[in-house]
Amino acid sequence: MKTILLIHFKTDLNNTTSTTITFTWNTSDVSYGNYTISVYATQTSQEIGKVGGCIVVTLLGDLNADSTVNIKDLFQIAKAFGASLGQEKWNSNADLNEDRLIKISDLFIIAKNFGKTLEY
Ligand SMILES: [Ca+2]
Ligand SMILES: [Ca+2]
Repeated sequence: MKTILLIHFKTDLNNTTSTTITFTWNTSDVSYGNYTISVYATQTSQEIGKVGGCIVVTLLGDLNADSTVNIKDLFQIAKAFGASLGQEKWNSNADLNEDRLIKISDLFIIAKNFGKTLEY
């Protein structure tokens, strides 16, 4: 892991409620690689929750994050093709132009990068 990105917020939630927090991370100036994101939720001085995850910054079109754009990525977009946000076959990684629909314009982006491979 290259970098740890920390998100910390205060909330009035208790242990029977939940919330969804959305944030945007502009990766245009970020080097390729794996990043850890941690989120801490605190209530006054008491910590009530901590979650985290891994984000991979990779080539546009590398849907499975294996550092190359190839047939495996086409297979993933094919499985999600035609889906919109919220539908069962929706895959947010396949929505490359972020219009909440998996369609031909997303496939064009993969085609443009097809065969590219990252070398760390
Ligand atoms: Ca890939
Ligand atoms: Ca799309």
